[in-house]
Amino acid sequence: MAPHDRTAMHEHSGFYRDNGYVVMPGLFSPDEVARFREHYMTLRRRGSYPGDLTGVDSASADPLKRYPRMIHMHRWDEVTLRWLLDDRLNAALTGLLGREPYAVQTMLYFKPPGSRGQALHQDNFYLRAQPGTCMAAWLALDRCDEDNGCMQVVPGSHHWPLLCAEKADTTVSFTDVTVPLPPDQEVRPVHMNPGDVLFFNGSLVHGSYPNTTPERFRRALIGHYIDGAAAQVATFYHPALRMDGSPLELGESADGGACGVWVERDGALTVEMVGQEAVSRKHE
Ligand SMILES: O=C(O)CCC(=O)C(=O)O
Repeated sequence: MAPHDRTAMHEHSGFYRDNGYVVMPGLFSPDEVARFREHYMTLRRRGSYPGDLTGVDSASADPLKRYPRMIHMHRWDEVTLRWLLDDRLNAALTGLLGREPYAVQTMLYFKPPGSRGQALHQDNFYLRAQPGTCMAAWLALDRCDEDNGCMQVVPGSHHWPLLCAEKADTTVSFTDVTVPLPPDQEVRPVHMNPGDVLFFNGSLVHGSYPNTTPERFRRALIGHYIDGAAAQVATFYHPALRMDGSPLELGESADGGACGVWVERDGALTVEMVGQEAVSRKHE
């Protein structure tokens, strides 16, 4: 790693530690990003794949049915597998986590004009990486801002435990669960350019609002990783891969367990842990 890279990594790590997320600008070049856009648009046009959120329905009024999310493409697409294990992502993740992670999931969100977002949530609610947590690498394939439904994060929420899920408003979210926030809690939009990568912690509350533009996609290629010290992860994410691509055996995390609710104590809001009945899973 060059000295200027080391300084940048030090700054990124400090920001990540405080906020639970960090954007590394221009990690992928405009040419690479253009190739990814073309690759996934071509795949999408060609048909359906295992794990598609819905079947492709080119006549649907719902843009997400015309361009369903793709999932776990690294299991059948070499381009995605190479990206998931890319040295730049590995170096960034290793720097942020303190050790090399394991790779467990890929997703491609097309988020065409007019489509709904994904209600605020915490990823480790689904992945259940233990010990430690999971981490996402979210590569912007288009310019992202509030108009086309950029990512939204709650800075510092990675220090919160997993919160109990509540029903989401499915007129603005394609998923049906969300987490409650204290009143006046900051939810911060993350503006990004194509090639920038947003890394965020598995406990960070995040999501996105609808794409309200008439013509701009907001495509993103997403990798999910778990801490290299994790001994188990939810069944859906098996097999985990080492960053050299070799699979490894991990235990299977159970659903449920305790989750947090906001309660008032001495005039201040704090999280109290309670039992949780299993809630439907977003990523399955
Ligand atoms: O890309 C989005 O709008 C949301 C993605 C997300 O929240 C996730 O992958 O966990």
